Amino acid sequence: MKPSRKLPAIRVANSGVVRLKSVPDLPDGNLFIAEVKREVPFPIKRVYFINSLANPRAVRGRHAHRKLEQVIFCVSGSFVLHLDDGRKKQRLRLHEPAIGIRLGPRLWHTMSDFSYDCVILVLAAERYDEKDYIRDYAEFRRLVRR
Ligand code: T46
Repeated sequence: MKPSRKLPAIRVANSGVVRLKSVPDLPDGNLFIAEVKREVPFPIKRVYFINSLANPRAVRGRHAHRKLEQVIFCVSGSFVLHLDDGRKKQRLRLHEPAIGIRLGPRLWHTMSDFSYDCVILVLAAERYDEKDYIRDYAEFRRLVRR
């Protein structure tokens, strides 16, 4: 199957679409490329991925970051990404490996409805820092409404 080029329209603040360069090479696979300053708008200091999401009730995220910039991809399967900038909310189903969504600062994000084969890949601009997390929704609302 040829990768789709349709981009979701993003309505929440501090987000956007990042499209990877893709080199379709079937029947020998597809290649996806993320280069800093080309596809990825920040220097990458951390990469992590999440797998084994077969639990149909699994929910991840449920937080925002104070300063961190990230881009999230669904490199296998699908999941639903819920975004909330404190004013607007948006729900996106990610299922195309080449299409990433920017998770900028002060954007509450939750991931759910994972397919059994879902693998999430995240590129982050900083190393892990728990102090950068806002895990309390009431605190997040106070911060964005200031
Ligand atoms: C995010 C979404 C998209 C680390 O020690 N180092 C790391 O780099 C990460 C990402 C996590 N952890 C520890 C911290 C927690 O004790 O792993 C545990 C689970 O982390 P968290 O609850 O933040 O995982 P998710 O899947 O809810 O969120 C992750 C990222 O943490 C987060 O930054 O934006 O994916």
